[in-house]
Amino acid sequence: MRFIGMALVSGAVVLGACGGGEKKPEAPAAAPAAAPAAAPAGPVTVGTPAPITGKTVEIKMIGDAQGYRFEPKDVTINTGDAVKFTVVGGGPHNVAFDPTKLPPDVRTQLDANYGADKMAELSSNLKMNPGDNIVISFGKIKPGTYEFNCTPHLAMNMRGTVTVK
Ligand SMILES: [Cu+2]
Repeated sequence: MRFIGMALVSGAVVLGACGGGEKKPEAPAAAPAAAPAAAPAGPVTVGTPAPITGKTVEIKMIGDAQGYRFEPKDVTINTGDAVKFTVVGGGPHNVAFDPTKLPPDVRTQLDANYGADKMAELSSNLKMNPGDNIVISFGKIKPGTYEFNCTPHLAMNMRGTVTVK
């Protein structure tokens, strides 16, 4: 066993020595290193955004002396409606759903419905200034109650629910 190990090591040294004098052998070495970095995105199924076909309800994102909160924190809408989350103060805020708490089909569709306004799966970009907003379509989202939170203020219990009936 030790001989095999030694053989591999010396082989690597020889290869390294061969490539050391030229720049070309370095390029192929970089490609395999990039592949694993993209791997975590694999399990996420990419859906097609579903447009808003109904009304849009607004939820305010507030941070003040009374604490950090969504107001109202719980809303009930229909499939095809949308929720507009607007910063009032205390930003940055965002709107995030825990992917592991959603049925697989809702997870895929809702993530797609974020459009480009997200920094991760089911997690919107941060919104800093009063008036900044995030509009999320609930097109093609089946009935259910879905919990969301604000990532920066999750520890302060800034959460809410959207119930689709
Ligand atoms: Cu917040």
